[in-house]
Amino acid sequence: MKCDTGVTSHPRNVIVFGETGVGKSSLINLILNQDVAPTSSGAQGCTFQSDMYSGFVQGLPFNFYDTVGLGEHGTGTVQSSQAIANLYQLVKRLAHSGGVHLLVFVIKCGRLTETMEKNYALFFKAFCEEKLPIVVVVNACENVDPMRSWWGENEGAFTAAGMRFDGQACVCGERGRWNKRLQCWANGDLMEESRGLLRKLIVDHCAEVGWQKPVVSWFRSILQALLDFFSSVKIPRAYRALSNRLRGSKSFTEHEVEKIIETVQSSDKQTEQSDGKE
Ligand SMILES: Nc1nc2c(ncn2[C@@H]2O[C@H](COP(=O)(O)OP(=O)(O)OP(=O)(O)O)[C@@H](O)[C@H]2O)c(=O)[nH]1
Ligand SMILES: [Mg+2]
Repeated sequence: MKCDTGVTSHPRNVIVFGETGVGKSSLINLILNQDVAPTSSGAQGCTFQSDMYSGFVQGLPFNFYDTVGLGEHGTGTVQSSQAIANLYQLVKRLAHSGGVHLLVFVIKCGRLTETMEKNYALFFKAFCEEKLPIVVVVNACENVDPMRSWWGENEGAFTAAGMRFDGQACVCGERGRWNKRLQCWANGDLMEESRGLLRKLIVDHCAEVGWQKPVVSWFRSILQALLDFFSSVKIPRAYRALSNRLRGSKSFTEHEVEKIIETVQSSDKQTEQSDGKE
């Protein structure tokens, strides 16, 4: 599913997702060859929290949505209300800008975990209903020689878990230590190679036309999946009934329900205002 150069100049929307700390922001910086996305070794992200970074790849405009997925310890009620609010904002943002063209799932080289399977299900199956290309980027492969051999040795485990990908790249997103004697960064060459692999992967696999659903039904269907992870509550018939349903569930405190509704309402107001300006 190749991007067709020259068909349209609208940016392609790429969702980059994966657990906190796997290197999503480092890889976006590497692709764009600029330090635009802040990286950190300690911060705890929240599900669906996303920042957008724009730039050109092989002459084509892209928007990269740097989006945190579920974490090993991040499925508690403290994070869930914010996750829903974040989700609502992300869906609205995407629906107003041409939908999604590609999913990029970032993992760190290591064993296949249940959290990876959940994130794959949440973003690929629930968020995009398997209607989009998805690629996997295996990061932190600096100690694997050659880097690409990691996928050859581990692909079977992903296939056995029902996870399929349209493409993959094994990369390194960290420059490592400065080598005084050679006057270069330890992973400098690997990073250059990785930049090329990532750029090709994205351009080769992004869809020509973005995929999306109407905001409300899109939000509701993802919310259903998200709530399934946090508890077994069922989605309300209309999202405006969300507050009652959340109150009735045992997963959210009164304060969290208020926070979700406030965010949904203020998000609605912002959209109305920006729609009014257009
Ligand atoms: N060893 C190694 N470390 C890496 C690599 N890529 C990124 N890191 C480091 O991993 C840490 C987390 O990287 P980020 O890019 O901030 O990860 P993230 O997925 O954006 O994290 P959140 O924004 O918190 O979700 C940073 O200290 C990076 O320097 C890599 O290829 N190898
Ligand atoms: Mg980040």
